Amino acid sequence: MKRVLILAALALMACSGPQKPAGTPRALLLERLGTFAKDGQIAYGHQDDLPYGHAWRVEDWENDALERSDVKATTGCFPMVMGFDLGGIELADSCNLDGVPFGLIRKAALKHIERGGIVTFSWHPRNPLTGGDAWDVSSNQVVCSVLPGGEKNTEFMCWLQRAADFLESLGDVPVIFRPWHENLGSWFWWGRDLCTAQEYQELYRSTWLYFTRQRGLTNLVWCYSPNGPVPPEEYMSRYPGDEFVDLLGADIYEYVGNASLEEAAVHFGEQVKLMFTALTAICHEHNKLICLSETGLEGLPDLHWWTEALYPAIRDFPITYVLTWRNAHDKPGHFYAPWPGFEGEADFDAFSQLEQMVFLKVE
Ligand code: BMA
Repeated sequence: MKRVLILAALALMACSGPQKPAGTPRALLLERLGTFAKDGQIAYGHQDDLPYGHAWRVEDWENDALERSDVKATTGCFPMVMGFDLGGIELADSCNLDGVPFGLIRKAALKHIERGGIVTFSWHPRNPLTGGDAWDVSSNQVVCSVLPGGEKNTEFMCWLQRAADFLESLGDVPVIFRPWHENLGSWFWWGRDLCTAQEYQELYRSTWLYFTRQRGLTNLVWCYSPNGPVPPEEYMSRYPGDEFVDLLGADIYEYVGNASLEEAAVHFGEQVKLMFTALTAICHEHNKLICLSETGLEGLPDLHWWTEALYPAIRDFPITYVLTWRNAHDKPGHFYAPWPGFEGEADFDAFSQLEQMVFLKVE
């Protein structure tokens, strides 16, 4: 309790959150996120929690109540935040890049919000210049080609239109939108070595301008989320500007490689603390909120990862939410949250019961 109170006081001093027009759905979501920070609480999130989990998927989505969730099956609660990905919407595909029908994504997002949860969208669009996927980094001309005057600009505006159509189809509910993420690495076509800082900023700002000004989408909370950890100057080096961002995120995963599990956990803790010490200062200066927008340890070989690696890494920062990545239904080792029968279940359950962590209880 004491820790929560101290954190609440620190958070109040540190981050009061972005300026927002009162009363709009967007303002309400920002206020809700700001309350987590002020109260020293951290919401837990999971990518693609309702459409599928470890070794199962929703088949007949139109008639499915969407009650199944690996997180709920192991803790009794849904994650408070759910992430979904729009990759594929740009070409009007019926399913996203992981095979989830967009109809199911819409239904799951709305169901989760109706239950009291929070939704965030990422986007792994294909490469508009080469026709490859988001990870096709064979050309450093892609960002430049989609900007005004570029050969792919018209086509790209149509991609933005399709993504905006989807978000608009959700109606008047607020969601977090997190485009052009992990841009300080060079594994996506909008990454650091693939465009100049100015081109990246133009890409982000033109997305914001189209969605907000041209389409009038006022239900979006905008999240800027580079990969971390990076020093504060580097974090800000491609920052689009205060007007275009509400939430400052960072994607930081734990990797074991040749290290021991203990060493990997220590290293992960150091990386998270480094990044969030910087982000706590930056969010104060820029009046923003912060989140650990993606994290996880693939396959959870560390059976105490939640309480001994993740929680100690995040607990001292005014982080609004932390989201672990997806539990693939078709790749047995590609999961980031426990599922029933997985031997590390108990530690996740203990994590879900920590006073500071917020999960979604549904009667
Ligand atoms: C990655 C992996 C991929 C997936 C992509 C987008 O981290 O999970 O399998 O296609 O995210 O969801």
